[in-house]
Amino acid sequence: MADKPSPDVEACLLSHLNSRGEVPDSRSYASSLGVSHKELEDVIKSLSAFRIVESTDVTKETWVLTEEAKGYVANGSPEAQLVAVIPPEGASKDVLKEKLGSVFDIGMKTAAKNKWIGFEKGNKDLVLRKVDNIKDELQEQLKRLESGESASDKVIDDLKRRKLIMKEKSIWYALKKGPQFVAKRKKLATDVTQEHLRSGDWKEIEFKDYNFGAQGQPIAVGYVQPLLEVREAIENIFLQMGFSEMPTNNFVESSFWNFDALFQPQQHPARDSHDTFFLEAPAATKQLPEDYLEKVKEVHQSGGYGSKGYGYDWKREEAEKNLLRTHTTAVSTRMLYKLAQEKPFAPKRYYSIDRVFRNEAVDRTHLAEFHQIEGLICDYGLTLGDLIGVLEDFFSSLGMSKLRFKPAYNPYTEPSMEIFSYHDGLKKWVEVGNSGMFRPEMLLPMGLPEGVNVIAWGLSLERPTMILYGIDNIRDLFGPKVDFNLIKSNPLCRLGL
Ligand code: FB9
Repeated sequence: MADKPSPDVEACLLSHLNSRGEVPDSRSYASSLGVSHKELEDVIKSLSAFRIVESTDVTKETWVLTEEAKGYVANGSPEAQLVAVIPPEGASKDVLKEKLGSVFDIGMKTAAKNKWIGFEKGNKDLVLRKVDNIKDELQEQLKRLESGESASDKVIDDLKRRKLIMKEKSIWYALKKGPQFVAKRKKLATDVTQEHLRSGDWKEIEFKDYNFGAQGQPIAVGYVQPLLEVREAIENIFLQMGFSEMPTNNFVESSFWNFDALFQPQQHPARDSHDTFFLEAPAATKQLPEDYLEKVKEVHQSGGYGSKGYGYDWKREEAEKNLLRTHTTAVSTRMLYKLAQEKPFAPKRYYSIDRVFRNEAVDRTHLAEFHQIEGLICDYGLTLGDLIGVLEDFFSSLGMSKLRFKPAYNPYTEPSMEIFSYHDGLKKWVEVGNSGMFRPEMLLPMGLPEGVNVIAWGLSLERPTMILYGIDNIRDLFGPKVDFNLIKSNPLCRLGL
């Protein structure tokens, strides 16, 4: 018989409430409508949302039968099933086990306990019936429970112990008219359609309110890598401070620009393969500016410009070795040399933010490469005070206002300072960079005029990004194991904290 169309549950419920005022038990009401409680639940939820009906949750914990127990209701308790198959002359255990299968053991135990069965003297294998008819108490109890009747605690505990019943929380609703109750809910139109216009019923139909709070469709878009977001923010700080970017599109550099031009002696520990990635091919650079190279050689070997130099035998082939740049200061060297060739001298502010490579032990905050941020100002008469001043400006734009400076050493700057900032979130002083005034042994061989000084500083991009995004392992931020969800779920970086 064609299944009868499911009733318009909403209309039924509203007219029922309209006439009776309440539905005390949604379960029995659903079965009276011949619909599932779930179907009625959805209607209740929608009507409650518009406060057309008011529903109160009624929860009740009921004992429900396990699958095993349902088996006993259907086929009788194990002990009852056993007795039922024992012929008057008795039967062997194997035969009975054969017949009863999984319920044999429990059947035997309980039937024996109930003295429904017995054995012949000396023949423990022949099972005999001791009673003609039995009352299958267990089956009764389970049936009563199944029909929702209550049972004594003793029975409940016994059935629970035999894992035949389990507690089930069932929720249903008591319904009554809500403050916005209507006997028939007007279908709110969501669009003015041609049909409305043709039929003219647009005049009286009611339109659904716009839900301006509705979430838009999540749009699958690309995400900016946090490192690039912080890079952009820091780039904007430099640009606002009148700096222009240095071209850093060459990871491969010669030892000359990466070290020698910075007056870093050829036997400096950073110049061996423990710290630096040297190239096998091309192992050496072919183009170095000859006259400038002679001046660099001179200042390393015997000084000049008021410096006594290092006094060692400077080797051209050492300077020609190609490597992966260890700092973007190598680019600063090239730019300052180029600037020195431009006559008359013009002051300049430069910045760079790009990858540098160091053969360092990899740990939670260090990879063999990171992004160095560097800023430099080249002008007449610049002092350490000017450096401290520009560092205050720069780091205050990064949200780091309280700075402290600790004397440090770099082969290419004198004086040099490590920069520390008090981080309110971490409640401690954090080392936020390094800085200094490039040495005359570096600047004058380039041809920069006497009196022109260069103040510079550097920091990493990874450290601020990790702190700003609360990332404690650099692998979540950079490299093959980047945690995309972290990137997706991270709010936009708000520098200046
Ligand atoms: O970035 C660093 N720390 C840092 C920076 C910002 C920051 O922001 C937070 C939001 C609040 C937090 C921390 N450092 C420099 C300091 C340390 O992390 C240090 O242990 C690691 N340093 C790197 C080098 O490691 C071998 C960071 C990297 C660094 C160090 C020095 C320079 C550049 C990068 C430089 C320079 C320089 C000096 C003089 C002239 C020209 C360039």
